[in-house]
Amino acid sequence: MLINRYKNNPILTKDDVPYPVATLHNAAVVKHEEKYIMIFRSHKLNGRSIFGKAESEDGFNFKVDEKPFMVPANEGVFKEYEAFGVEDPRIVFIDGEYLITYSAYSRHGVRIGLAKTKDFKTVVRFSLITQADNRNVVIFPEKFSGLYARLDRPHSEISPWSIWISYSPDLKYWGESKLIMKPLQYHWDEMKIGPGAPPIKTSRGWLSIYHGIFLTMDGCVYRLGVALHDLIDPSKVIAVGDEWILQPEEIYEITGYVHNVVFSCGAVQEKDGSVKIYWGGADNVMCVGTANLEDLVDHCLDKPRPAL
Ligand code: BMA
Repeated sequence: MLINRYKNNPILTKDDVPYPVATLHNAAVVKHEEKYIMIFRSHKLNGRSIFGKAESEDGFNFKVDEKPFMVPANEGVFKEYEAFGVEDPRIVFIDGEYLITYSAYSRHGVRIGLAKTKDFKTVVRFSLITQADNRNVVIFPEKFSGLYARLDRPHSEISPWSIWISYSPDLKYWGESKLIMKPLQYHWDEMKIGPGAPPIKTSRGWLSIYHGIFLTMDGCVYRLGVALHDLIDPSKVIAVGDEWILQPEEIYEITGYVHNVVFSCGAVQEKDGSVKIYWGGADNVMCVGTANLEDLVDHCLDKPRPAL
């Protein structure tokens, strides 16, 4: 088994939140000043999402803050585009600050907002960095030839729900976009794929944990897979592991708010070569598991499926 589920999963649920919410799921996690900081998504009781924050010493036992971390904006251009809520945050540390990318929902569709923080006490919205219909933006924690790089998942009917790469000199203006990975027909990720956790640097390439979806007679099944990108040119996908690394198996992944979902927005690389992978179970609770990073890289290389 590639991922060892933590024995006390789920690690957080709505019952751990001191304000009224219906779920606690799809969280980003980073290590900041020796603490694990989790920014999670919760449905409010009106069905629209906000972000809460939790902290941990060990990456397994988290305590939730008294108040939400970020709620839909009430002014400026963000107000218009976040009116239906903010969802699925991803966080990277680069150039001395944390960049938080998130899905901004409104009557105009879903697009991506970018906010910044240095200390997780204050957060400043920076820019809306995609049009609709785009989701799941993860920024690489390093620049390439002076440019920021991101993976994202625009959608079109001709080429549905695939992974693209784009570059930016300033985090605001993005271009040089290229499709780099597609769903594979009659495979566990045949319906949709999208970036999950921000890419992790290894000696053999950038490891990207992505989600893939298969449509069954009983609805969609969300699973996690891994792909390896070239260290110098991340638009080159070296290999994509043929088999998933995680699927809904525990009761809180099989049933919840949306059944049969494991969905990752964050992973923390540890000094001992392991990685803590965090995922939402059934759009309802948060879970964690540990894996060996080199095993995940081998999984991509040993038995790859075509990227395109
Ligand atoms: C996706 C997103 C995720 C969610 C998943 C399963 O489209 O909405 O936030 O976890 O569906 O419902």
